[in-house]
Amino acid sequence: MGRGLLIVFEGCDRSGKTTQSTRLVQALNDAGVRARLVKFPDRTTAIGAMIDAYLRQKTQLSDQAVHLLFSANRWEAMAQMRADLESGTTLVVDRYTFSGVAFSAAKRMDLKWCKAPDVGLAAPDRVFFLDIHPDDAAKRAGYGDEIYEKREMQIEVRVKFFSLMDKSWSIVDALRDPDEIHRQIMALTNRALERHNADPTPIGKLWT
Ligand code: NYM
Repeated sequence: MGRGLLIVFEGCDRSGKTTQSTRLVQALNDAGVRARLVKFPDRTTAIGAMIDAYLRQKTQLSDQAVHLLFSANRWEAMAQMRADLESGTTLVVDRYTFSGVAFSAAKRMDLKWCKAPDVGLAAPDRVFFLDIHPDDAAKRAGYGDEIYEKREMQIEVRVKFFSLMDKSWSIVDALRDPDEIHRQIMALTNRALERHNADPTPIGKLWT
């Protein structure tokens, strides 16, 4: 049994990441591929509770402190994630280090500083970027409740995401019908699984 793949969903707020990552896990499990959903921030831990209070504007934190909490929230999950990957479970991750870097860098924080605490996290095999213009996202339900859900910020975040892309990313048009998006993501995932089975590679490390 080879290792599982680390598949990451990224995008601006309300781009459909949670819907699509949940559907992908379900479809993989239905097809007999062992897969588990991971979500960041994980608001269920003690660190996650601090992040949640900040996002819902119940507490204030400096930009640096909250950035480090987001990173710590990934590090506290890393041992289990690595164990799952090694034992053959594919992980589908709803936001990861790229959200960490893009949101903080959008606040004009130094890019190198933003990446540093995440150096050494497991590197994704594929990243699906659900692309939607913030003006279209703003029309979707639930938008505007949390601290970063403001037009100017989201536009800047999207620019930062584009600057972080490499060949492991696929840009997915998130304005389309959800079924169509799911089919595209499933096809891309199957291709990644086939490629990995034919030529397995060890889990990579971020940002190296
Ligand atoms: N966010 C998320 C960050 O600023 N840094 C991070 O490292 C992560 C993982 O949290 N606006 C931001 C992006 C979102 C917010 O995410 C909450 P979600 O997926 O809506 O729970």
